[in-house]
Amino acid sequence: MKISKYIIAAVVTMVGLEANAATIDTTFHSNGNPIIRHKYTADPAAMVYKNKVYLYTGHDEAAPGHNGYTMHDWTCFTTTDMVNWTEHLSPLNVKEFKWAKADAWASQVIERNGKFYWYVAVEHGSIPGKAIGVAVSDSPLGPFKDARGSALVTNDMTKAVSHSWDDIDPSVIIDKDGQAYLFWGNGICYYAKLKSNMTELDGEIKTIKLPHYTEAPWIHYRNGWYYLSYAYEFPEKIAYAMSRSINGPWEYKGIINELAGNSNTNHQAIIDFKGKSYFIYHNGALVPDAGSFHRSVCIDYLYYNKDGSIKRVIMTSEGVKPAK
Ligand code: FUB
Repeated sequence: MKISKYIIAAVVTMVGLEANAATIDTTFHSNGNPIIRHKYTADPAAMVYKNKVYLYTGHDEAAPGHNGYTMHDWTCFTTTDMVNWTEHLSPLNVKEFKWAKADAWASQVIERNGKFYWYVAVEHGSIPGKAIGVAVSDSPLGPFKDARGSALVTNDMTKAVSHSWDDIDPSVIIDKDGQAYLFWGNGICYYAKLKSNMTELDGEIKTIKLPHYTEAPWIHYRNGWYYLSYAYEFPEKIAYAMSRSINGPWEYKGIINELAGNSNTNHQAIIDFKGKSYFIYHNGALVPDAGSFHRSVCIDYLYYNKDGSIKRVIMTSEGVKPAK
């Protein structure tokens, strides 16, 4: 009798967890690029976790013809094969950060010890300029809660360039020794260590000099190499540098992706999944409002050379095939 009570309680808890995961059960097949056609999505950040890809994106909601970003929340899509996707309820809105006033800009999620940390760029409410916040959840699908109640990085903490939107586009990595690092920046690439709680910087903020650096750093590690890809010039191409150490020196290696169609930004994420490498970016190809403020996420293959360098991405309309 006691045991069955516990079983019932366990089932109820599991059902509750599923409900918390906030799946809206909207599944779709991406028919090539852009992969999402029912809303405008931008600034992709992808995470591979337990045999699934979690794709987090910004959400362009500008009125037709409006030349500026209107972005209030972030989206979350999952897949096990890169072509069949499930859309989940938005796990995070800029309103979650009480100290912020607007602009759900670029972001990235990472897992540590069973918790998920979501680093985001937003407009600060009282310290003029952009800022980086961090939200945390027990599930990659959320709900995510502000992890600090204050910004992790504010504009008054970074002085390498004088404009107020240099603290955007966070990218995060946990190195082999367990040390986490945050990279970010517009106009200059900043990086700093994170404490193991993932919610505080640990030590000084450093800068990295990269040719024609604009924004959108994405840091990843593969086969003994660290890769720092970033938006190059404006309108943006994507370029990259390689290093044997996360602290550099970084060797500039060239362009990976050319201008993305009809969008002056390009914003990449790079992952390996089921034996293939993927380059995830956005363009401005989706009608009716297609353009720099109505962007759409696309996925194409990424190929490495034997020496670890990256081949130029071929952007396609067909996109990728189902991953096996
Ligand atoms: O989406 C707003 C901004 O546009 C991002 O922070 C940049 O990377 C660019 O994509």
